[in-house]
Amino acid sequence: MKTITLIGAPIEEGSGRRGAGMGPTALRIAGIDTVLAELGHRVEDEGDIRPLPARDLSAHPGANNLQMVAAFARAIHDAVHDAARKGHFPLVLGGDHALSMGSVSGVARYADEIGRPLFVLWLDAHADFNSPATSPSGNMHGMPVAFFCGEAEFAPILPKERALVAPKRVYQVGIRSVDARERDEIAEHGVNVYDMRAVDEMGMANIMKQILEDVRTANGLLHVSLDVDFLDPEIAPGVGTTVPGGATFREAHLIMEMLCDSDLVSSLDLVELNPFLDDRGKSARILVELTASLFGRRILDRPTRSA
Ligand code: HAR
Ligand code: MN
Ligand code: MN
Ligand code: MN
Repeated sequence: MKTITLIGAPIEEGSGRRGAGMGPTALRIAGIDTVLAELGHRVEDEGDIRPLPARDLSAHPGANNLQMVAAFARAIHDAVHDAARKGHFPLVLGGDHALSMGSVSGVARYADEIGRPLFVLWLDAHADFNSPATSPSGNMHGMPVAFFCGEAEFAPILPKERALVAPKRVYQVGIRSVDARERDEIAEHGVNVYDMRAVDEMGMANIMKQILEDVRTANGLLHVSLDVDFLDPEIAPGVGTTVPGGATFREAHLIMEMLCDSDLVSSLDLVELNPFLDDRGKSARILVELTASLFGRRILDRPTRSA
């Protein structure tokens, strides 16, 4: 039994279009809280964060809506850090992926405080390793990984002494859309990338075994960041940046089931859900289903074969 703190982060200013701000509401309507409660967890919903723009920052040509993105990042950082310190499991309901600048930094700070290394599992079609200097779009939802890995060219979104994540402890799975400059950056920084070809060739179970083994060996905490576009658009159309050839329903479920068994996950983001683009709540419901598997819903007890 866990105590799960739900943190609504209705940010859409990090993406190039409107709609992700309705994500937290759609996840609540799809029953995120009742599903978790039915699995025996205590759920505390903190409601939605509604920050004021960060007026101490000036507009930046390479970082669209910097003041609003920074405001959310700061508020989410504090909310996630507070929840983790109380021994709760922070579950961030997005909102676009720029929110992970705040959530990952918040858990990284907590991990530093308790002296354990933070690992990040990044489930996404995109590498999200742009910076204001490299981004083709200026949209900050394409930048969070570079941000929490400490890439230099960012305005002071969080205080200088913020905790960073070592790129070698970041594991990206499902990647299939990478910009030219990003490709060089992730290689230079040593991020672990299992792109869709790796998923095809190795199988999801083997990939997850490798990742979980690394986390367990290091006695790490594991933050999971699930972008809707990780999933194939056929099963999850409710996202602004669909890319064909994504993870199947079973591949995604297997990840969640293996994460659940590992008991290594300490925080989760559900991001990029755009209910305005969704097909009758389909994508919201699949995110809730996946979350249920992460928190203990299972098909059968293992092993299923009698002795
Ligand atoms: N790489 C592109 C850019 O930086 C698109 C990024 C889109 N990001 C997300 N999150 N949807 O993964 O503009
Ligand atoms: Mn993303
Ligand atoms: Mn994405
Ligand atoms: Mn770099």
